This record gives sequence, structure tokens and C-alpha cells, in this order.
Amino acid sequence: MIHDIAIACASHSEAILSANLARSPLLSHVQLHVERNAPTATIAYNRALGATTAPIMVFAHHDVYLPNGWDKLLALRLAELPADWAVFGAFGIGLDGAHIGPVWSSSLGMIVGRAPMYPVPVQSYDEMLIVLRRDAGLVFDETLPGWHMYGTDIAQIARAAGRGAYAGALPCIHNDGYHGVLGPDFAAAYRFIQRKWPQSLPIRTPITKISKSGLHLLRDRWQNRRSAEVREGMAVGTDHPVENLAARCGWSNLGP
Ligand SMILES: [Mn+2]
Repeated sequence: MIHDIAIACASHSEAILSANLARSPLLSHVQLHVERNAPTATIAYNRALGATTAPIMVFAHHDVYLPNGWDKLLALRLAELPADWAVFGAFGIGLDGAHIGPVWSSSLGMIVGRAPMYPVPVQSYDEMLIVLRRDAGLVFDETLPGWHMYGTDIAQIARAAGRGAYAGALPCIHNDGYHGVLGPDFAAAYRFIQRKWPQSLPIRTPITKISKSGLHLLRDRWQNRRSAEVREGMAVGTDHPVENLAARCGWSNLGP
């Protein structure tokens, strides 16, 4: 191992965990720390930080699968990062709004995000997978409620601390189910980011744009309801073996 890494996960379902993240081949030689029954995502992730010591922490959803060789690819990607990096992600939103990936999304039935030739500075992350460098000293903000937008908040925390937040080509499988309408918990996270980072607005996230007026929240909730049927049709379901999804993407072996 070039980098000493640990995987951290907040899970409410042993079934989802065992069908996805727990099947990742790297777990034969990498620690998996699972936080169960945490009240919020940020509390779960800070608990995981406190319970582990690895210098590189990979925070992954329980419905994420890391294909064979993924840790070797991560080591390559981390070696490409500028010295100021504190956070790295598999899917992020560039400062120009570009979607940076690529990752497989079962809810969308496709590979999403550009495959950049170099690490790209980002303003937010999809929460599916976030890499944190422990010696940057950053922690998640436990005043952020619920299970949304902690990927946006940690990118902003890093940038406000004068550190780099990047995304780059780190393929992985997000075996996520169809997402219903954006609920009040999503709106609460939106308002939180809006209040916390006024000088950074607008901030684009993978789902919406956080603006001063907040009109985008209303617009995107409306469009989200309107497009529910189309989006449900795009989702491929979560019952496909994750190894098969990786194989379909050509990602059965990511190692060099
Ligand atoms: Mn997920």
C-alpha cells in the first residue's frame, strides 16, 4: 500500500451494506469502519474520524462498490493532486459548473461526469464518495442537519481554510435507488448552506443551485416532481450484482 487508507461508512441497512460496499475487493487489506444509527451524516463521519487513525479517510455510502484495483487507482490520483489538497471526490461540481466523474449511477442508469486529465477544483461533491486527508485537520460541521449537502459543506470548509477541494477520474459504482421528490430535509440543508456560505453563493451542487434568493430550490423541487416518471424510468433498480455493473462499465479491474 502506498497510502494508508481506511473506508468509513454510515449505514442504516446491513442488507445494502453487504450487497455493495462490503463486497469491495480492497476490504481484504483495508479497514472498513461502519457507523450505525448516527443521527446525522456529519455526526457519523466525525465519529468515524475519531474512531480511526488512517491518514487517508475514504467516506463512502453503503450503496457504493469499489471495483478491483480501486485502491491502486486512488493512490495514483492522490499522487497527482496539488500539495494544498484536503478533500478529493469521485464526483464533484467544478467551479464552472462542470460535472466531474466518471461514476456509474444506478438511479440514472448511466455513467455520469467528465473524465478529466488532471484533478479539477470543485465547489461541491456528490456524497457517494469523499476522500479526506486527516492531516488537513478538517472536520464535518455537526450543525448541518440530516443527510444532505455535507459534500457541499466540506468542499466549502476546505476552500475557506485555504485548502484545495478536487475531483478526478476515480471510477466507482453508486448502486443507488430511484430518488423520489426533494423533501423538507433537503430544503433544510439548502437553507443551512445558504445561511452559512453567503459570500460563496451561488454554489452549484449535483442536484441544485444554492442561490441568495433560493428560487432554484423552488424551481428544482417543481421540476423534480414533474420529471419523477422519467427519472423512475431511467433507474435500473438496485438488484444487479455490483460486479456486473462494474463489468458493464469496463471497470472490472481498475489497477495499473
Ligand atoms: Mn448512496
